[in-house]
Amino acid sequence: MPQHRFISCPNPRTFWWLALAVLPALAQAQTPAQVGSWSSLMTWPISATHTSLLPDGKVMFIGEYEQGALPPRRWDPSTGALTTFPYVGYNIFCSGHSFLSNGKLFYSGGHIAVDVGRTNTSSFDFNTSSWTQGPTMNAGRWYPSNTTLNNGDVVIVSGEMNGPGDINLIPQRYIAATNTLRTLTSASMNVPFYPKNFLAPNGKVFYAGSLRRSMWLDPTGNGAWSNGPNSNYGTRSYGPAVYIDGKVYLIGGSQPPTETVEVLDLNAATPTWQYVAPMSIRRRQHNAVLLPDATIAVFGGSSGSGFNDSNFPVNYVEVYNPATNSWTSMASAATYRGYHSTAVLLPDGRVLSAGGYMDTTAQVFSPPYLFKGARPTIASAPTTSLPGAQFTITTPDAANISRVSLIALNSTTHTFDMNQRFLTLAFTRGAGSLNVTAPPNRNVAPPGYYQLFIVNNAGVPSVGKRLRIPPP
Ligand SMILES: [Cu+2]
Repeated sequence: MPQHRFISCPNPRTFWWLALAVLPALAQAQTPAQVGSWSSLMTWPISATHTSLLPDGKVMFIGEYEQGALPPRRWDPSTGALTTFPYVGYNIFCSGHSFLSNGKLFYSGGHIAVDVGRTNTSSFDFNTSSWTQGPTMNAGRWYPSNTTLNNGDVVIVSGEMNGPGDINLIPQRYIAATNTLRTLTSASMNVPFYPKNFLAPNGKVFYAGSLRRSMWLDPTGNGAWSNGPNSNYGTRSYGPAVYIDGKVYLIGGSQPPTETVEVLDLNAATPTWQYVAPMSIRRRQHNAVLLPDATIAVFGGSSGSGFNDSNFPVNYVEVYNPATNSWTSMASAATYRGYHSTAVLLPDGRVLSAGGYMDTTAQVFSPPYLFKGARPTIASAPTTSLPGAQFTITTPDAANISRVSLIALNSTTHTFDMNQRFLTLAFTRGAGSLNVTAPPNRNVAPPGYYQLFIVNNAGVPSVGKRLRIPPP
């Protein structure tokens, strides 16, 4: 009977409608213009566990554990060439690092054993590929954070001395001009390792986690801490924090992990943490990278409950747009990126995602904006600008430019980029040029090297151009 056949078999008309509705959507969602695309997987000699974009556009990375006592590697994103830098002379794994105003990369601490830190400091000069030993710290630091201040000095906070939980309580300020340290003797505080610290618009250092409580460190004189607001979720171990235009975002982390995201506006009269749209999935041990179009791209991590739970890898990228408070899921990486993985923005707008525990591979993500038509070009731009100054970018694409972005050079490890900063620059359009206003002061833009991007109406960025904010 025809009716009986109709019930026992799929209705061909329904099936056809489903196919019409679903298949084109699926096919569309797979295009690089929607989800980006990944390069093939590269295998490197060491894990990219401490990874920095140098002012010359090359990537410097240092490996985990005993690899920290091997020469750092240099990767050229434009040619793929892999070479070695000189060895600093001690195991620099588990150090903190941020850039000085002259482009040297300042490292604090290092690895004697797990939870046992070194007292060394060093600076790496990308111009000469050479190291300079810095002053010896008050005690060892394993997992300290460096934060570059408004005059180009660096404040060093936390790190373990001689065992688990044995925190170096006293922050120290590296005085760049004299290559010496000042110990902030009145700022003793038990701050868990690799604190998520940011130079705030008021010139103080804002501690955003991983503890629930946030705090302020005044790095002048002998130093002083004051209380900030509690976050909503609570402790967020091994989750990134990022800085966009004076707003700090906390993204996932904790154990078991959370998908929640919070934001705090450092410019508010009374800053408080507010939930924003959560990620599509819980993540811990992931990385977050600020893209030229003012979005936040999240890479890797685990949704499982273990410390570095590779049984529950989250390999797809997802991107947060603060303007729309929404997340978009994108293409999946070839492999798990968890504990000891890193990610950095490259000058060409791609993102290097690399390393991990016992993982020496690397892969490069091309965001969707690289598949959305011709890129705007910067014909000329200054190489330096004082804070608050006006400068001119010449570009044949001026009429279609909707954004000018200034992004600090990434220097990242253990889910936290100590040198990251995204700044939206105000501008007006001229004929074939943009008149741009530099960041107002060095609290907003600490001195050093940045990448300058212009972005068109389709969200497509130029290639980044180096711009330096000089020290006072
Ligand atoms: Cu580690």
